[in-house]
Amino acid sequence: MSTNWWKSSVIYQVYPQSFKDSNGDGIGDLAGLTEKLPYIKKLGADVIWLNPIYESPLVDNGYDISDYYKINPVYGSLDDFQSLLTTAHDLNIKIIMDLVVNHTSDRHFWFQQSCQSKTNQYADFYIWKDPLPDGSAPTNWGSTFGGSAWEYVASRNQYYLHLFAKEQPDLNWENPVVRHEIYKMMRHWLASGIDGFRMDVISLISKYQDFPNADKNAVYSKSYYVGASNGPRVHEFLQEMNQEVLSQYDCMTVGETPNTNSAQALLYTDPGRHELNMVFQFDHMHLDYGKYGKFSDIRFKMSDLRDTMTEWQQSLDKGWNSLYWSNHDQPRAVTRFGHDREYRIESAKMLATLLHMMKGTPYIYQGEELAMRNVAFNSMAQYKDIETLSVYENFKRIGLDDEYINKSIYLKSRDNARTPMPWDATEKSGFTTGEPWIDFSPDNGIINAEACLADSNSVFYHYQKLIEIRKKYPVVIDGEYQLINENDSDVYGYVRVLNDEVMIVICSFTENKINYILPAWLANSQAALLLSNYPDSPKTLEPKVEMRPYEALIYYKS
Ligand code: TEU
Ligand code: CA
Repeated sequence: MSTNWWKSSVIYQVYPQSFKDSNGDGIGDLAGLTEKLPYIKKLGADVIWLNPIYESPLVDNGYDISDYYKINPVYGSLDDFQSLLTTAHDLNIKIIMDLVVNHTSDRHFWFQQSCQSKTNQYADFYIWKDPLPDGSAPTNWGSTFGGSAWEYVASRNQYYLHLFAKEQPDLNWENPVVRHEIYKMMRHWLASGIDGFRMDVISLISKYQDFPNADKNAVYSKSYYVGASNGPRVHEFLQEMNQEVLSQYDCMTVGETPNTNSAQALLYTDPGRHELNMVFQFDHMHLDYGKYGKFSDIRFKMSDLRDTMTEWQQSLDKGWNSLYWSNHDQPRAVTRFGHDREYRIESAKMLATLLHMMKGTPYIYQGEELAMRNVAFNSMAQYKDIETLSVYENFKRIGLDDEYINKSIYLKSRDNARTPMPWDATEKSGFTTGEPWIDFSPDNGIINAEACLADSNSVFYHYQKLIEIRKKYPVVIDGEYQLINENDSDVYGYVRVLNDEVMIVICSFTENKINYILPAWLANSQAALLLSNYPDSPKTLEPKVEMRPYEALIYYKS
């Protein structure tokens, strides 16, 4: 039943609370998104990935769901959702929803019941363990947002597991009743017309049932990986889900898979195994991790990035890649991987070029098409995200100096990606008429959609052209990936090859002007320029290219 439309699609990620507010309460909503669909259409994206909009106390901005069947009223009603879906489909835009089934909110009915007794019908919906003889937690695992991954509940005299906040108890996937409740809920949304799911932390759903303690040297907040990532039954569960749900619909799936290498990713995405279409891997997100994990002040190295990307391009074989620079959990791409001042425009276009000509399905995070950069907040009080607040507390507690704390938070906070979408240069950025739930970026006066749409050289139109190229040339979808000049210090070059079609992509990661010498087999190929981020790049590929700061070139011949 299913076709491979997701291979040639480009996906635009919408963080609903920060996209467009239609009723002045300062929170983006479904009606606001519906109003802005023509903008996404103009960009050329085929699919929207909508972050969670279900009923939720919003401890982790919707990744804590209290009712899978209800829409959080701050985003609108079920009718608003249906009208979003209909309007999107009329524009030929598909919508995939976030599926958060590793955990629920602690306010979910199942959990409330589960807390009450060891014998009722919800008793085994979550992962409960007895205290150790001294009363302490069953394992030494830390949780993502600080503190132990176990929380004690007196009414059961037991601990429950939560890999994320304590308000996000982990579901017990060993229990078949839980799995069938989840499948039922998935069928409900697919039957209502949605086009697929992005599956939150799906690599964590199967726990090693011996619950092994973590190595003492593991970064505490990720120390649960040893017992929870790519666990013994994860593939069995996904195959069951595929058979019971996914295979019945023409839908796409992308699994978010922390702590998953390319060999494991192949298991998730090999079509012959009937699990998922693609996964979000994290290797390129880890290149600038430091002693304390994500919140470091380290800059990535281009050669590491090239190695990682190349490995993923080459090793998925029958599987399929998803391609992304950023999302609602990551800082802004142009700050992290490009140059966010003098060469903000050039380097944002360069990063887009590098990613979108690769093999896989590209994801654009809202505002990336405007080259939004990290947010220079003046004070800690402006940060809202549970991860940032817990890192701040933890760093203070272990005595790190303020300069390091402020810098690493500026560089890595998830709130960098969560400030309201700047639609125009007015005081409220065209986002709301009220007070926004999180402060605007101080950049909005200069960096906004209206300005980008009015400038034919803007990053927005560069993305639009990349999407057009993907649609026009089959080599971008199906071509082999081959790295060229693999030791170049500053330039990442690769080719895509499909039968007689050759696409050559050359991207500079430096603000210096440098020479780039093509390998002999390409030097006289006479390939023609398809796209560049400078107005006057050579129309035909030259054996020696003078690369300007962050220049990005696409040449093609057939
Ligand atoms: O993120 C999962 C995940 O891997 C996080 O630990 C991620 O590494 C972290 O946010 C990066 O700093 C997913 C969602 O995308 C995230 O927004 C949720 O908070 C989390 O799951 C819990 O549902
Ligand atoms: Ca609103």
